[in-house]
Amino acid sequence: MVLLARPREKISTLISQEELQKRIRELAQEISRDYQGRDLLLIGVLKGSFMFLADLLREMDHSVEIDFMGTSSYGASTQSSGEVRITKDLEKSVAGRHVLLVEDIVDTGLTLRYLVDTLRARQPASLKVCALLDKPARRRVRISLDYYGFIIPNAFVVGYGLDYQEKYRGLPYVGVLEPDQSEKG
Ligand code: PRP
Ligand code: 7HP
Repeated sequence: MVLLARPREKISTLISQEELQKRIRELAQEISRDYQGRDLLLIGVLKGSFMFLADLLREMDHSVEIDFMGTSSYGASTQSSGEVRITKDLEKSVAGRHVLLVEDIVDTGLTLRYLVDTLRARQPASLKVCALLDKPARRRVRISLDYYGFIIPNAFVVGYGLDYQEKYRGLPYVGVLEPDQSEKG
C-alpha cells in the first residue's frame, strides 16, 4: 500500500500490522522463557519505542516492570546528528536489576552505544538489548543485539512509533518514506 501522507511525502508499507503483531508475540515468548524466574525491568527508549514496548509488555508476564529513558539525535533530519542527547532519565535505580533495553530501531548504533555504556556504569545485574528494527547498512559503531524483530534495508522508515519531523508515529505499520520526497543522503 502507498499512503500519500503530506503533499510531497509518500509512504509505502514495509512491515504490515499483522507481521509486527506476529513477530512481537514471538519475541515476547522468547524473552519470557529466557528470564523465567527472574524479575525483569524493561527500559523503553523514548520516544520511538513507546508502541513496541506497549505491545511487547502486553504479551508478557504481568510482573514485568517498565521505565523510560528519552534520547534525541535526529531532530528534524533523516540523518543522525552524531550527538546523543538525554531528554529524560530513569525514575529508579537499575543497580542489581535484570534490565532489557527496548529500542525501536538501531541505525548508526550511536544511541544504543551511548545508552548501553551509561546503563552499564549503573551496575545492573544484567543488561541486554531488544530492538524491533535493525538497519545494519548504516552502522557506525559495533554493537550487538540480543533480540531483534526485523532486519531492514537502508531506507528511512516511519510508523509504529518512528517519526519524520515528529509525524507518522501513529501509523500501525512500518513504512518507507520515499527517498525522492525527503532529504537526500
Ligand atoms: C531514533 C530511534 C533510536 C535512534 C536510532 O531516535 O528512536 O532511538 O534514533 O538511531 P541511531 O542508531 O542512528 O542512533 P531519535 O533520536 O530520532 O528520537 P525519537 O525516538 O524521539 O524520534
Ligand atoms: C532513526 C530513525 N527514525 C526514523 N526512521 C529511521 O529509519 C531512523 N533511523 N534512525
